[in-house]
Amino acid sequence: MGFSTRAVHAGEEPCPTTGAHVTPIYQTSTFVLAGKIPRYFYTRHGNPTHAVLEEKMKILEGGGSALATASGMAALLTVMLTSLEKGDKVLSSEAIYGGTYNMLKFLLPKFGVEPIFIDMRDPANVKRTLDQETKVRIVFFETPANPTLDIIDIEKISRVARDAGADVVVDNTLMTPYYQRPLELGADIVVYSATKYLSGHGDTLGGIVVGKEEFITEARRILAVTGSVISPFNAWLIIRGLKTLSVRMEKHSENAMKVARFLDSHPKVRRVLYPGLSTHPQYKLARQQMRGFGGMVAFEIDGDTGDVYEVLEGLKLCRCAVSLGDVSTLIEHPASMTHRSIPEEERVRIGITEGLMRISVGIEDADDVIADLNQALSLLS
Ligand code: LCS
Repeated sequence: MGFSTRAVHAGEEPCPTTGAHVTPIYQTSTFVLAGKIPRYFYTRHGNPTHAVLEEKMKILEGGGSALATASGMAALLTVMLTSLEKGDKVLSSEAIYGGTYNMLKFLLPKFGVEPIFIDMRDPANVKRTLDQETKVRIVFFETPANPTLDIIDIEKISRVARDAGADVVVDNTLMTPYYQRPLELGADIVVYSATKYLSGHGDTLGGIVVGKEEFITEARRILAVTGSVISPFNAWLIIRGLKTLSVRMEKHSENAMKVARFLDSHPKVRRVLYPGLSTHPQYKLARQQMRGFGGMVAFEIDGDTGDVYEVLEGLKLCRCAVSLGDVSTLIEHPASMTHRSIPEEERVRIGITEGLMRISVGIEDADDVIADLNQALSLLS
């Protein structure tokens, strides 16, 4: 069956007791035991609402097994704790979400794990580093990257990493399984912030890990120990969001393309980063490994932080907020918000300059979003 059909139906059956058509929220911490330990006994170890979300994600991703977590950060940390031991190294793309950077740079070293950050746009860089280093257990990247929208070659890097005995972990938050399926391109593990497009309405936190069954079984054990499980209600919101994922992604992408074209022609805009523009440095690769270009656009205005804030304060419809993948258009300034923890020198090298703005284009009418951006940009002298 097609993706949209699976998104609506996969993992869901009418309730055998009541006939309820929609999956119930099993809002319970514990389960009554009748002599033996049944499948569910305590929500930190599993819950029927979680199981439906996990089954749906597994089927949409085409992977072995899925695990739901409290947030995207919880998903990433669970993967790291499952895979790594003291003395191991993580080879990471340098263009990643600020929170993930913090985890790799500051948290993992406390437990004897060393991060190495490199530019992964050229797979030869990854090969060179893997040839030089020992004990690299994980090769991690986001593609497209938040917020630079760099595209990284999943297939080539997976091949290089496999030869070196490292697992490839891809954060697929910006694309979702509707537009990109890393496991089919050779990656070992896929991670999501379900807070974003998977749930889609900006009303919950959540995370997902998809990988081989043995890995997920071990990750589930780790999750039960760390306790960073999702609540049944939040899992239910993500199940509901997934049913409309394909229609939302199509609209996000259609709108983002229009917004990117508008920004590209604006005199106050220096450059626009959108994988769907033929001017994107990796347009060809984007077309190869993605089925659509998504809803995220980054652009650099001809100005500094003060000018960026003038634009942000002038917006009436688009909201200045971090997060992304919401039905509403959200816009932010990575250098002072989502990526402020990355030291300035590194930030600028990656391309997160003072004038860079990131827009998560919503599913409103594109003309209204464009009109709002136009009036706010016109405030710049
Ligand atoms: N991965 C990516 C690519 C993200 O963008 C985020 C959050 C996370 C993981 C972490 O997910 P969370 O724990 O928040 O569910 N990104 C954010 C952003 O760009 N603005 O605010 C949060």
